[in-house]
Formats: sequence, C-alpha cells, structure tokens
Amino acid sequence: MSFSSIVILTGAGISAESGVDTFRDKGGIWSKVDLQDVATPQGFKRDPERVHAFYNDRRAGLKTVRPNAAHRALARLEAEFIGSVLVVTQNIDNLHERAGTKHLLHMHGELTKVFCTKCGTHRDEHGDLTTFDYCSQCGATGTLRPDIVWFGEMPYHMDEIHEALHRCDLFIAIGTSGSVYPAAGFVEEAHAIGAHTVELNLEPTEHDSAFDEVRRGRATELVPAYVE
Ligand code: BV8
Repeated sequence: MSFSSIVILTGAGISAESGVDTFRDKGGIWSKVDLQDVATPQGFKRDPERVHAFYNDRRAGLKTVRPNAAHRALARLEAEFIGSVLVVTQNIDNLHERAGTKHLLHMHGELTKVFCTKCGTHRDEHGDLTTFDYCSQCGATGTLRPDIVWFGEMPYHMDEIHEALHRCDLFIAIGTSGSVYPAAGFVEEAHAIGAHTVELNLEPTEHDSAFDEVRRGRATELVPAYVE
C-alpha cells in the first residue's frame, strides 16, 4: 500500500518509555489523583494552588526526560516521507518537538505554556506557576493558568484536525487508550473516508475493532519498525 497523507494521533503511551507517566495504566496518574480536582476548570477555581502544584511537578519532570526511539522515528518519517505527515498529540509534554517533529498539533495544550484568564495573553513557562504570579501584559495577579485543555473545555486545532482527517489515506494511533473524546473518535472519521487505520499500542483498547490493523507492543519497537 502506498500513501500520500498520514495523520498520526499519539497519547501518553508514546512517552511512557521516556519515563513520562501515563494516565490509565496500573499506577497511572489518574490512579493517584482525581482528575476532577486537577484537570477541570471547576477544580482550578476550587483550589488553584493544588492545580499549579500538579502541573508544576509535571513541568519540572520535562527536564529529566528525553525523546525516545518512537518520537525520533516519527520525526524521521516526516523528514523523509514524500507526502504530508501531521502528528496530532494528546500529550502536553514537549518530546515530539524535541525529537524534531515540525508539523505537530497539541490538541490538549502544552505544559510549557500558560495564559492570562483576564487578557488572554499566552506565554512560555518552564518553571513553577503560582497564584502570586502576575501577567506581564495586563499586570493582573493570580490570573495565570496552565495552557492545557481540561475536561469540559474545547480541544485546540479541531478544524485543522478534522480537515486533515478528511483528506488522509493513513491514520495511525500510537500509545492511546482511546478513552477521551473527541480524540477517541478520530479513527472512525478516518475510516469513514476510506483511510487505512492502524493502532500501535501495548495493551488492547476499547477501540481495537475500529482499526484495520492492530500491532501490539512497545512504541519504541513498533514505531521504528512500522515507519521504516
Ligand atoms: C470536550 C490534559 C466539549 C490534562 C486531557 C464525547 C464527545 C466529546 C466529549 C466527550 C464525549 N464523551 C465524554 C466527553 C467529555 C470528555 C471525555 O472524553 N471524557 C472521558 C473521560 C469519557 N472530553 C472532554 O471533556 C474534552 N472536551 O469534549 O469539550 C466542548 C464542546 C464545545 C465547547 C466546549 C467544550 C477535553 C478532553 C481533554 C482533557 N484533557 N489532557 C492533562 O494532561 O493533565 S485528557 C487525558 O486523557 C490525558 O491528558 C490524555 O491526553 C488523554 C488520553 O489519555 P491517553 O493519552 O490515551 O493515555 P492513557 O493513559 O489513557 O493510555 C495510554 C495507552 O498507552 C494505554 O492504552 C497503554 O496500553 C499504552 N501504552 C503504555 N505504555 C506503552 C503504551 N503503548 C505503547 N508503548 C508503551 N511503552
């Protein structure tokens, strides 16, 4: 089979072998903290310091992890493939860009970005965020929040993602449990327009049957083998 337009959806599983925690595996993030408390606007309103601490800890973790062979294989694919490659990641880490991927959409936002809820100004953040920080644009204090899409919030780049899904001929999902929408519905969209759909994942997921092809294993083995 030859392809001309590839959309790749990645989830926490692609970063697992870099040492980044996943969410729903045994001992995953959501087994240690209630997502309602740290990944919803209501949780942030209730206890902003707790939410800042949750993301400050994960942001600090970025300094201790590196892209793995799966991230690097996707960057090579983009550099060498004649057609178009778009990586849509649910992850908020920066491992795809650090591996060299350029055409990348963070649909759930990024750990290294924050924005002011008063004036909407976005800026980079590589350190800790607290309720005492002020917005350098409007001067307000305590209005900065992580630039991350929480549950109940609209993911970023949805128009661009749907457009890419409607013209792709290959859709690959890597390291995602398919538990969260709208990302979990992308395979059906790609399938509906006749794209070949592939799942590369360590464990079975509730969406296995939606894929034309399922390969089971670790991303650092499956992804280089698949893209080579
Ligand atoms: C929205 C940022 C509406 C936070 C996250 C139907 C349609 C639309 C919405 C909904 C719907 N039904 C329900 C909803 C609401 C909700 C939802 O989906 N809830 C779920 C729980 C049912 N969705 C939303 O709220 C979304 N927003 O719909 O807005 C709207 C409309 C108009 C106007 C306004 C609003 C927003 C969802 C985004 C939430 N934010 N992330 C943060 O990161 O702190 S989502 C969260 O789950 C994670 O961040 C992650 O991005 C995402 C998915 O998780 P995975 O990446 O898949 O990770 P997981 O641990 O689950 O799985 C890892 C997999 O890897 C496993 O399968 C494992 O086997 C595998 N693996 C492990 N190791 C390896 C491996 N594979 C290979 N190699 C390995 N080594």
